[in-house]
Amino acid sequence: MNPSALALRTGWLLGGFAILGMGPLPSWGAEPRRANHDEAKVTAFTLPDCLQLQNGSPVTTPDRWFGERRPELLRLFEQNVYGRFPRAPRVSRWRVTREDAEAVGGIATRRDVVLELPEPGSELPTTIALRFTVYTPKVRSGPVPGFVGIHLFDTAKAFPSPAVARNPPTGKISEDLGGAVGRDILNRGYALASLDIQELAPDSATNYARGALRLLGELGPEGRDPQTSGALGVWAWGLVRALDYFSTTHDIDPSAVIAIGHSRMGKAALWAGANDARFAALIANGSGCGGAALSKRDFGETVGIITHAFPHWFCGTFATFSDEEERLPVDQHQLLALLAPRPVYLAGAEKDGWADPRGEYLSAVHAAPVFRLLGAPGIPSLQYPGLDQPIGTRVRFHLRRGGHDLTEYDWARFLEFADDEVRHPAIARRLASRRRLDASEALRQTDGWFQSASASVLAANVLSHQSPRGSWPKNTNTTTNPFRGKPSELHGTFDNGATLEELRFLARFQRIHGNARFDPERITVMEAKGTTEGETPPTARAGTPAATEGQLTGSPDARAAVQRGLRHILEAQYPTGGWPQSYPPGPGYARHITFNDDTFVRILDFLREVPRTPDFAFLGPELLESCRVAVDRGIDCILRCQVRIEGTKTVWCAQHDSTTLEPRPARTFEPVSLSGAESARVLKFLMSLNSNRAEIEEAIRGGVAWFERSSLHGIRVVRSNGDVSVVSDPSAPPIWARFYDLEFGRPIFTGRDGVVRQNLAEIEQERRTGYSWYGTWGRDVAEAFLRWKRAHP
Ligand code: GTR
Repeated sequence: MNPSALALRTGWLLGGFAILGMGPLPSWGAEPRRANHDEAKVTAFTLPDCLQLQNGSPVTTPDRWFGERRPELLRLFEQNVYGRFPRAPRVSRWRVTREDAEAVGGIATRRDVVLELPEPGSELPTTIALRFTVYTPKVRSGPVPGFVGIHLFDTAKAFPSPAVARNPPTGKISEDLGGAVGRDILNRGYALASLDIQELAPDSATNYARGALRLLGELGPEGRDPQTSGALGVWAWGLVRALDYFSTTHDIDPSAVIAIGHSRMGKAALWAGANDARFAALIANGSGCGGAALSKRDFGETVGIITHAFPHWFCGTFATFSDEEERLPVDQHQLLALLAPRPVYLAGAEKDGWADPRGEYLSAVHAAPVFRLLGAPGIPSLQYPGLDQPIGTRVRFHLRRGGHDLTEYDWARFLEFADDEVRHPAIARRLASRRRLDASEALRQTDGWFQSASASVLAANVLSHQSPRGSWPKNTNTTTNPFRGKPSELHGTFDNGATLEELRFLARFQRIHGNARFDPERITVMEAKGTTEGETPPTARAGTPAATEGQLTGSPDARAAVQRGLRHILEAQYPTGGWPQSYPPGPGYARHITFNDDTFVRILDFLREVPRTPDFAFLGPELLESCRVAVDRGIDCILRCQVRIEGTKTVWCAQHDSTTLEPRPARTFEPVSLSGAESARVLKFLMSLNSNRAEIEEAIRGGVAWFERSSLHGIRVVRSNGDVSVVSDPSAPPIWARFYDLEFGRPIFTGRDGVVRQNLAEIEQERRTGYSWYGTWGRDVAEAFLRWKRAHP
């Protein structure tokens, strides 16, 4: 086709002049053929292969896909469909123009944000290129996942009512779903952001390039050229910039942002996802022609019709395929392939033949080989689903009753999808990224999270790390990976919360799942004997056969693991009532009753919690009663360990002898002493019992008095240049030493040579800086005591 014929056909040249206000209004060429709505009249078509390079060679590895085919396809889409994706701005500025910390009845924070860019030739970002509003839920246990889309709700309203614009040529919202959906999204822990396109690229053939495209210098002197980005590309660019902004905040998890769009904005969302792999998932609702629907399949809107009506959405070249779709070197299944292996949801509606839902589904089917190559399940390709019957896992599709809308039904399905594929895995990733399992963070998650496949993976990993005796190792995040070594290499401990945290996590897990069994190889939850359909959540059921009873190493079971762990703790208690650091005790200092690093108190806190927490109820009355008895014996042990000096009660040493209960040393720098750190935790534990027992009250008063006597005044601990020193400062608040000698009650400091000294400066720098020698422990004790005294006058 010669250039003038191309210009006539597409109007891009005239349109380009019009954009700059230099020429006549565009003329859009010949009328395209009419849309076919009869499935029987769909003619045969051939789709280009996702996994074959343009030169014919096959793509059989992920490396080749990412290294060669993917970039090639991205370029083909730029050249033939959407135009060059606009570049990231060199100079830009974010500005929050309004913030409301009490939005949506107090459940969310609302921020109105603008992105400013310099005018061409200037370096000062003064012109607004993009405007969006983001609502972030206030109740959250970490950075939240979020949805971002264009015109998802009316930002002029004080409330995010996810909305549907049936026919929004100006991008204005014509109808909304009321507040329920928006509230639901926020309550389920998602941020929700909507972009306005007025400044970015208004939906108008004559004006769309006046915004970001002009500011970015993407237009030549003649205005638009055949490869200049169309409006869809600029909108997609806006979504990418919003993602940039989320990465600068602390409340949204940038690795869990889902781009979502309806209709034309669904097309933009898909193109954004293709250009920026940071989007965690993509949702395109009724995206149709130029979105998820195949162009070469002659059903509904055609390339000719869409480029005739909306010449500014695509690059000029796309219109040259008007009524000649078979010449297109790409088709939209390859756009979906560019999203792989990320989760993708496509949704269509029964009465929306214009968007060709069947063509969208087929697009996903033909993209599936790429998902599979990258190790992800593609869409099931057996048959086109019935009405309101979503299919797929990582890639999903549904055909809803009704027409071209984004409805409550759609949002409900999208939220399920977002939970399964983005939110739950993000929570699991966060838990697994810690130094060790933090059950308190895990227990803050919803039952829905515990039911998720991601939680099952964590639980299976935790189970694999349980030692044959029932304990777990320390300083390792037992959720991150399965343990693949020999079970005999697993050395469990109670130090640093190990074992206790795993038990809390597994106890909640089994309560939600029933008696879940795991095959460590497959990491799927299996149905246990006697579990009824309803009890095992479908997401966790993987069709693996139920394991037989007693096969604990091959397929550990969460309940047995909790039982074993708890029995282990009970068995580890000395007849005197204390616990060693790990069990069996062994010959070293770890055999002593260990107050060090709060081990003893942590175990008692845990055992007190067990009979009161529904997660452990399955253990049965006998075992729960054993926990209560163990706690009472532990308390008695604590009372008997409290060091008396000349008849006066003081505090505790970090270790005590398991038989005589006398203070004991541990490592060379931990001599027999009274501990300011550990004793504070012991006293707070005793106060938390809220007991009127005279012995307990005396122990508390004795300990508190010791802390009062032992406070150090007029000194301050200074950390600088990688060292720690004590300087005099008459105005400094009181502090306490980690250790005091038993004889004179003076602070003591010991290096690796084991020689007890009076000054911190006298021990070597490595120990001086590598241990907590001073702290404000007594202040916590005094505060807790004030509260306790009110209840015990
Ligand atoms: C229609 C257009 C569709 C779709 C829709 C919309 O007029 O033909 O491709 O994008 O607008 O955005 O609602």
